[in-house]
Amino acid sequence: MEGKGLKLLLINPVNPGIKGLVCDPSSSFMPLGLGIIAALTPDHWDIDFIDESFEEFSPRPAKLVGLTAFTTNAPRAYEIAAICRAQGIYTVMGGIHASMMTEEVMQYVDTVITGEAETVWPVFLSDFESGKPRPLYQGGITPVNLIPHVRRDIFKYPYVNDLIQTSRGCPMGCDFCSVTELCGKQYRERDVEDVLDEMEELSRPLVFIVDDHLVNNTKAARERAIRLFKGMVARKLNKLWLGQASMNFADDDEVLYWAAKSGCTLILLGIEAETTEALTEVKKRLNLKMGVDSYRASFSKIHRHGIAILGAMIFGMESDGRDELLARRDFILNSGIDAIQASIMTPLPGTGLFNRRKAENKIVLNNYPEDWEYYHFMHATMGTSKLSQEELQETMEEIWLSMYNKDIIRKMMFKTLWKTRNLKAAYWVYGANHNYGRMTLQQLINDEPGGLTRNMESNSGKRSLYLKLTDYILMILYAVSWNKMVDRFKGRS
Ligand code: B12
Ligand code: SF4
Repeated sequence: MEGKGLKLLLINPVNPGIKGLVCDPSSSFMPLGLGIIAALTPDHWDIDFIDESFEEFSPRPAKLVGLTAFTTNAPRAYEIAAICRAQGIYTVMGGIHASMMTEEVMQYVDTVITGEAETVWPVFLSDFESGKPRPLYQGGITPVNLIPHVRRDIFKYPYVNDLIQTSRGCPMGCDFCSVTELCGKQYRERDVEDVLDEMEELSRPLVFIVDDHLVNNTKAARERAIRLFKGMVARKLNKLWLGQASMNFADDDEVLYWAAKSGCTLILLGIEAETTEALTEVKKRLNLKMGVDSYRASFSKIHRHGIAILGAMIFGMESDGRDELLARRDFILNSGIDAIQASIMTPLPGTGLFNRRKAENKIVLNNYPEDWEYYHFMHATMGTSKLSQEELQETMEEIWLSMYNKDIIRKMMFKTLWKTRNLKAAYWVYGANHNYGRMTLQQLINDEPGGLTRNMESNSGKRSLYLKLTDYILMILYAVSWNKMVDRFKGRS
């Protein structure tokens, strides 16, 4: 095979059933994994990239197609692979689903690459170029110094956020989560100066630091986080960023101070539930250790630094009945959480939860691979000890409607403004709740009189005085806090 002119087409397939998730550039995120694959690919390959969040896949000439997929996107990945294979194009798939359901994926593509790709992608490419690719390569865990800077020129779509990863791994192994299985127990930190160099390559004003544990629970990890945040300030990066952390984020005032100073505006906290019983069930050890009574004080501490809280909550634990679900909703609305990720408990392959519920024959949507399309956390795939799968879904729709309606999310925005005194945090929180609303309520967003508009308001046409009045406040807030900054960057790749 000649070296020059080889075409690699990288594809991020998107489940067509969750278009609510990708209806707006602000809720569509670049697949970092494919940016790493591009960075690992030698120059004699031309790289093209399709993100179905923005553009539906259409066949085009290529020597090799590389697919990534979350579980919910796997059936769509298989459709695309079939089209490519029918045209004689070789297909390779990696990412979380390929790592957890390797044997299944091997039936649909020519080569599967499991785990982290840094060490095996070059080996696969070399085998491919010499005409001897194997059907399976196991990447395992990558030494952290081998992680390259993401190749960002491939991300040609108008994403609003840049994504970056500064560490991998999570020691916690929560029952419902596949991160420990994919990234290992060991917390692996990239060199701070290397991360800062990569941050200087980011072109967008909003940054999502995707680490599962931006501040791990050891002294050394806290010190590293502070060095990173101080470096961001020293290099005048001038970004607003969202990160992910555990409840211990609030433990250290110095961490909070430097996080805020470096642009941290919104922090996703894995809160999951507000009762000891529910946390015990999902083995959320860190929250149990801190105690549910500590939540409010932690939230206030974070708010005092001008940072808003995106609370990741799970509904549909084994012990949940209707009363428990409504109590969780009420806790969220009165707790100080600013933006809400209210997910349905979903048994992801590779987790303890999946293995147990499968063995108990409790998973209702279990016709794989077709049913993977429902594994996006907004569709009940099983029931609880007190609710059937349908009852859980119905209760969640009721809860989402009562949380994400326009009245409530505006009130939440004003509360955030009051608590954080940060206009940008308030507007970001509003946007996040609006996007979550559109995702979860997408089935109610339609032209029926009883439905919702895309703007999350009732289709009846009547608007409350509150909505009319707050329109003006919202417009001013948008103009002073957000508009110029985001518009300046729209469309930049
Ligand atoms: C950032 C992120 C998001 C972003 C999406 C960014 C994007 N477009 O990819 C947002 C916030 C939108 C998101 C949403 C969701 N997410 Co998410 N997310 C993550 C997170 C925290 C980091 C992913 C990341 O960027 N990692 C960094 C890159 C470099 O790693 P990587 O993608 O794994 O790539 C490496 C390898 O996998 C491999 N690889 C990847 N792709 C390919 C392709 C080829 C060809 C090859 C060879 C190799 C390869 O090589 C890469 C380098 O080593 C992970 C947790 C984690 N630690 O992985 C969860 C995670 C991926 N999300 C998860 C879930 C469940 C979701 C949701 C479905 C639900 C939810 N409430 O979060 C939604 C739906 C998203 C959708 N589009 O369908 C699960 C997925 C589990 C599964 N089996 O599907 C994870 C693993 C977390 C968990 N709780 O278990 N998520
Ligand atoms: S939920 Fe968070 S803490 Fe638990 S295993 Fe996943 S990444 Fe780690």
